[in-house]
Amino acid sequence: MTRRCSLLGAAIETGASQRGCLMGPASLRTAGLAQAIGTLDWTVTDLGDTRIDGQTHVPHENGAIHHLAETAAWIETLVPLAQAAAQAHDLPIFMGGDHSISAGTVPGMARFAAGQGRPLFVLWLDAHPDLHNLFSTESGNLHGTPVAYFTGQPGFEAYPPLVSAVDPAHVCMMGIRSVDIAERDAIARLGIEVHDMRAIDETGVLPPLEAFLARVRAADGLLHVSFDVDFLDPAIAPAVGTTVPGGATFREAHLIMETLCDSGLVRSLDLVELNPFLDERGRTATLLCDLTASLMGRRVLDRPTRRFA
Ligand code: 4U7
Ligand code: MN
Ligand code: MN
Ligand code: MN
Repeated sequence: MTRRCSLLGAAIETGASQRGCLMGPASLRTAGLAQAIGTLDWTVTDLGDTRIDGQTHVPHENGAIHHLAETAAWIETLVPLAQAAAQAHDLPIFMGGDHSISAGTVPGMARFAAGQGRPLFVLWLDAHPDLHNLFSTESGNLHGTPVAYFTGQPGFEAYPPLVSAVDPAHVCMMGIRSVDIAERDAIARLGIEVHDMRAIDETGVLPPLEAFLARVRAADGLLHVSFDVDFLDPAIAPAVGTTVPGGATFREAHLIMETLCDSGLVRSLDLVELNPFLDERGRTATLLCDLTASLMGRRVLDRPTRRFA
């Protein structure tokens, strides 16, 4: 049965330290994201890029923070759009923009899930846990804050009130390899499931992923996948401002996407932090399109769908 997917661009770059994520949605379109999905069993609706209006300055006692007003406005804008996209389509894809978009897309999806009486689970594929609040961030770059916000942590009085929180027990992180001290404390305090790169080296990606998917299924949950380009090794994905060596390989990333596809649990996807200004002949954008195609059913050979316990 043909399913409906939509693309929504959120060209935010004010959450990142380097400029360029503004061009992320355009680069994904140029690389052929809609066409790649359209060759699979999906219809694709491109909803275009959303925008915010001019913002006034919002002061904060943490003087390191950059672009608080813009970020708050993006959250306000994206929450209802994400929720509406989920109502209208089987799998909305939110094209960033930096990772601060997830402070809007995830609460929007959580509200949608709550309306269905189901919990939202989040698979966070990233080099970083993005668990700062507005007081703990030292860089002041707000793309480092979405997970703390959408799990309902304190310290976000300057963001819009959270419409629907994600239970920290429903978050699974993979690929993590750069953690600040405040984030390390938050992971321990909240008991978030984190598979750092050492754990992936030890077990491979499948055991932790399949265990998490089994939890989502047992809870009748909806799954949101948030894909930060820096999850990937910089050797295969140079187009990101926050490269960290030792990331996921080409095959690890594809295996995750293929396994997610087989699970049938994925309800929404963020593609974030793509900075086309740093790309090499479009290779990172092309890789993101191919990974998304794997998530949506592209297969080298027909094969029986993996069975889950
Ligand atoms: B991304 C950082 F200090 N933790 O707060 C910070 F290492 O969305 C990085 O995952 C944040 O790319 C990275 O600035 C945010 C830093
Ligand atoms: Mn991130
Ligand atoms: Mn990151
Ligand atoms: Mn980044």
